[in-house]
Amino acid sequence: MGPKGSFDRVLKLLKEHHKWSQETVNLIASENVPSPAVREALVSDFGNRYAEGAPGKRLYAGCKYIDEVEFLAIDLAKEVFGAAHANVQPVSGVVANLATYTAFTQPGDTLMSLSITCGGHISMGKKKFGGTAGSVHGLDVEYFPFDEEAMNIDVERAREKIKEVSPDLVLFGASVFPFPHPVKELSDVASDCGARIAYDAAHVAGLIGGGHFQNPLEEGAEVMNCSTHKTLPGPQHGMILTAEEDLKEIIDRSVFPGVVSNHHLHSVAALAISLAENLEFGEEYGSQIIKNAKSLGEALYNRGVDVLASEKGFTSSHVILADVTDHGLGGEFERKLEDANVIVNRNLLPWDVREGRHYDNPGGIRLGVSEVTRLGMEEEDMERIADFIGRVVIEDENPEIVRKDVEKFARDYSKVNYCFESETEAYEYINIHS
Ligand code: DSN
Repeated sequence: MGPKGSFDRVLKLLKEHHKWSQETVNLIASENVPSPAVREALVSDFGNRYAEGAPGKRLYAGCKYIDEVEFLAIDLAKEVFGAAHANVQPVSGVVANLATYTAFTQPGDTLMSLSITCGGHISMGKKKFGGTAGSVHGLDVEYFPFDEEAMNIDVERAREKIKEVSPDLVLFGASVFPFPHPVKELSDVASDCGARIAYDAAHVAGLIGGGHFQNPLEEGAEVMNCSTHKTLPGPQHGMILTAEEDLKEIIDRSVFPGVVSNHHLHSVAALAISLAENLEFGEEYGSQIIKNAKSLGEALYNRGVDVLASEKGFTSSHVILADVTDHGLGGEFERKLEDANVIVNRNLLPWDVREGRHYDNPGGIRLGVSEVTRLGMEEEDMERIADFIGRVVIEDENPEIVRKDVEKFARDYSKVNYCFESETEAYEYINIHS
């Protein structure tokens, strides 16, 4: 292809991706579409600069505007989450978790977290699975006992296990996170056993900011870590919030020089913008996300898809998990649905490994509604989406035929909502080069 051929090809693929995005229904629970203002910050010159160290005490010159933006981001984060201190420098949620491991534990210590099969994230995982906690920080990982009916940590058994293994750090939070975790119920026993308490809010940060999900800092967690691009529709970045001011020094030092050098300053600016948007629009956005997630759960369930936790209203967040084993397997449906322009994740069910299934083709699919809600969709639109999914999963209709209807439906939702107004469309390709 040659250098120019490759150069042109990359730009063409970017444009094609943008066009395709406008014709898809994206239900990836960990994604979202940022506002045009967030995208503007991400292409700014901040992305080309260095600002190691704390704002006002940098190791680099040239940071006067960067410092002011980082102070603003910190103040906004404290206000949104009611935190005593915010560190906005982790470049991702994994890095935020790693900084917390660095602050609170030594290699060889014990972490208690949720297993991946029960919704835990790879950054909380054991060494034998390549998880960050085990393989990067050398922690022994013990899992929370899990109630598979309730799709949540089993409080009584967790209390016993905490007493038995005496973990050094307890980390709540998950990547399949339909219901609030029992932070209040388990914090005392964990502290009594000498454990530090943290909470990974990557998936639910925007809901917490909007006042629609438990605020772990008010329930006993000492720190709340998160990525910043899921229900909080900001840049791909990370952040750590603390309940008390006296954790500032150890958290800041664990982030820099612990786990970041430069901290992606364009992302800090974009994060400040998305936090301001959360203050203004987060309450309304979070409320609609939860209504949509419950509606999608119910609409699919009524069409014969086994959405888990039906007795509990399917979810109290942005995400639902469906067992598709009556009709096929998750990997197979992930591919078919993508052919129909409906983008979902295949996902392990808590009992999949026991039943001999593997992550490559597990029994579940995970569906999140943050992005479709951001595009302005409401409860009746969830019925339409459930129809598309039902046609592929239950009726085994040819995905190519379903795709035509999905494309037409998706094109009607082209603006980003719950942000300060802009004429720029959600998936508009912004041409700088030519
Ligand atoms: N693995 C991502 C998710 O989809 O939940 C989070 O990093």
